[in-house]
Amino acid sequence: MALALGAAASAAMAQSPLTFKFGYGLKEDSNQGRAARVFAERVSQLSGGRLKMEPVGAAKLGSDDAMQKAVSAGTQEMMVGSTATLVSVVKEMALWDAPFLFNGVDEADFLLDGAIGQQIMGKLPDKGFVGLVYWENGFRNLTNSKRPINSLGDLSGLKLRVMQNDTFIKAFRTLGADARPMAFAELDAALRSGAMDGQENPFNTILSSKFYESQKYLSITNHVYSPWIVLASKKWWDKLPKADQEIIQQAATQARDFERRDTREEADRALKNLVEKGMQVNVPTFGELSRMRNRMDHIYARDIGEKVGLPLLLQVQNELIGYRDRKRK
Ligand code: TK8
Repeated sequence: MALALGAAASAAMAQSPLTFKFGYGLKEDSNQGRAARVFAERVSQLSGGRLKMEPVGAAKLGSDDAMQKAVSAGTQEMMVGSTATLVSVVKEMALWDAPFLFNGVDEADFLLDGAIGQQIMGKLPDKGFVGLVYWENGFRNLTNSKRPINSLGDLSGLKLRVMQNDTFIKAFRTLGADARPMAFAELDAALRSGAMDGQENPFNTILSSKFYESQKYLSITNHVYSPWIVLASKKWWDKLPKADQEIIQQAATQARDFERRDTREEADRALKNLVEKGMQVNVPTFGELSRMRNRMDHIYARDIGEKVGLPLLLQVQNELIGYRDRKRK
């Protein structure tokens, strides 16, 4: 009898899938949400249903910052969020905050997926995380409810929500904005109430988060390329059998490829949709963008250089120069 029960129990255990959560901040109807669902599907397929990932969107598990704490502590298994928010824990992530670093998404893929991206991910385990892949958030653009940002002066005094990240705070204060850090999860309410005049995010997010309902002006600055990073809790990960780690890593890579394709396809359409929704779009002149860029130059050396180390920053420049040379040939 006991034997039979034991066998039944272990058969049930073999069948009941290992369930874990994957948190993200945007709405379910967003590029993040679509990719999260693909990720979950792939985990299920590759494990024959043995592993069950539950995507939980709309910051229902908490803001990026709160999820990071939970993942590092081991009370939440997985998440995807901005590398920018992670800098307070893993300072080398500041590399991805460098304004105007990449000329295109191909350059971002090259660095993120190459040795440098891996090297930076290598700093995560000490802080309780395992980094699996980088997803594309995208090039960031400014929106606000007051005026088009055509020149530096237009940013003056604007209450601009920025991510909880030193470089972003400093960069936008340098440009004259009244930059204030705030969790993304609180942003929509702050824009609607007027507590904040503006924010900056890629077209996809401006659309999926419905920021067009509170923001009249969209100024295309492409001032920084933002990655998202897929993180697992090291405490949890280390207890998984190697085969399961491999399945999750493989599914993450497949979901990343889907996510980048989907995000890129959506970006142009999103801009058109935002115009249809009534946003007024402008592009600052090359001269004005150059002025912004020059103002931010010292951020490289003082802020990012200090966090990631100047040798790595030079290595990045070197790799990018090599990449651009090869592309021209
Ligand atoms: C979503 C955020 C968002 C980011 C931000 O949770 O905070 O502005 O761009 O994508 O991670």
